[in-house]
Amino acid sequence: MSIRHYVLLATDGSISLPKDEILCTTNRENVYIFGFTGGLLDVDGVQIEENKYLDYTDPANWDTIFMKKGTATIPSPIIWGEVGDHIYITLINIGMEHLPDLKDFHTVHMHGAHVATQLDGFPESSFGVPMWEQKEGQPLEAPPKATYFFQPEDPGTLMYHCHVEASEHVQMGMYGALVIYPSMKSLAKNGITKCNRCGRWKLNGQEQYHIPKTATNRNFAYNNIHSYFDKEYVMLLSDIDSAWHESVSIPNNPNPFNAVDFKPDFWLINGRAFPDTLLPHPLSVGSDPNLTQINYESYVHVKTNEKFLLRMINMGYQVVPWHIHGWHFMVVGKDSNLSPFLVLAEDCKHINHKLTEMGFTNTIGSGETYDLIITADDKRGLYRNYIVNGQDGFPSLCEQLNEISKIDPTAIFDIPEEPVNCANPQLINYIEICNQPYGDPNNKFFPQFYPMHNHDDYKVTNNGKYPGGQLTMIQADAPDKPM
Ligand SMILES: [Cu+2]
Repeated sequence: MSIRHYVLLATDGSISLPKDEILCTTNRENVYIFGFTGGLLDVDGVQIEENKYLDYTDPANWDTIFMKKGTATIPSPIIWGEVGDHIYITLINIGMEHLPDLKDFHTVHMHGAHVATQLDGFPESSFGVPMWEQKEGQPLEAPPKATYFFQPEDPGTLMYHCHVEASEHVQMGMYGALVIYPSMKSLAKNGITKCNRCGRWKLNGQEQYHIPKTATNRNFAYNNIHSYFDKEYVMLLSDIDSAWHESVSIPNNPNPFNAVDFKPDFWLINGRAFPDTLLPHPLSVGSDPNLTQINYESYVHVKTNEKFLLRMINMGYQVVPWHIHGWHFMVVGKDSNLSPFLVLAEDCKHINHKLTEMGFTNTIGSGETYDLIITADDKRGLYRNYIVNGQDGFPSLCEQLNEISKIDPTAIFDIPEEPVNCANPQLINYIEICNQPYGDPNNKFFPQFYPMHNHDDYKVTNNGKYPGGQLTMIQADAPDKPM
């Protein structure tokens, strides 16, 4: 059990959204937003080096904290802990840089957390946190603040958001992911243990050879052996009506936006629209393992045969049919609750059925979360021969592509292999689907690339231009072991 103390600063800021499909495009739109900045201050009393400035008990930090006005982005920092942890979130309302007269309260509502009313962040039944103001010509005084507390009983994927005038403050961007891992204790209660001496994972005493010795309790989504994963990704989905944001940005607007006129024109994954979704996420910083455990990267990069977890969160106002190419996903949980099928799968091994809820499209309503696990199964067995050598009298697909490229070379698309940095576009590795830069002819098949996207395909646009919006890629490299 750990005591984890987060400090969130409520303020405004902006995000820059691409208006076309070109990677590293300079054709962009700035959208005014509200949000939380800040992050993890300390774990069990030990402060995180990068975030020491958040220690509001030290008056020497007040100026630095106050200066964070105007620096919010979408989404807000990830808050995470383990079952049984004591999670404290101190909220300081540092006010709006662009709208100094907007003295709205803010709160932290931990959506899906079973906290008491007093801690629920619904202001109408609890409280709001007023703005920290500096009196004319006076030094700063201690900020008004409140600390929320959450003791998670179950693992899973949740979210948090401000609940003050929620229609506006949520649309403006005051939200982030909240992730709870099982603890070693909660796993053990469900028969999952790790042998101290040999390092092997066991279920009810039976060794689980498919789970590597390097795995920790944070490689399980739930207290269930089937929820093991090698890598994990948060997919926090939201939508933006830029006209609404524009309207809020006008001080004392005589014609305030009517929420029922909501008509989004940008659709985001972790605060970004395609092709930005392929780039490294600007919020992924920090050398401390407490800061790097989980992040907002949206380009999924795995090895064939690995299992990856997608923590789907819908914070937008529209239902999202999330479609994943390449493989079926397994629903391991919904709204921080283990799928009942996985319980059955353990109890009823004799039943000749997968006993899992599988799919290739996951419909996610606003305020819902789903935990999806995908095994990046190897497709060489069925497909490599045809693609590389040809079969059943058909020439190889690569040969066919060669012919096509003689007629029109632009018909063979370049794929950006996990890009490195937008400021250095020359570092982006483009590859051709039949001309991979790997010497081993057996590996001619890799990497594999699969998109995943909102299947309301008009939401795969920016400003009406395809492709954009809620679209990203999964890259599966060659497996460790040869076939
Ligand atoms: Cu708010």
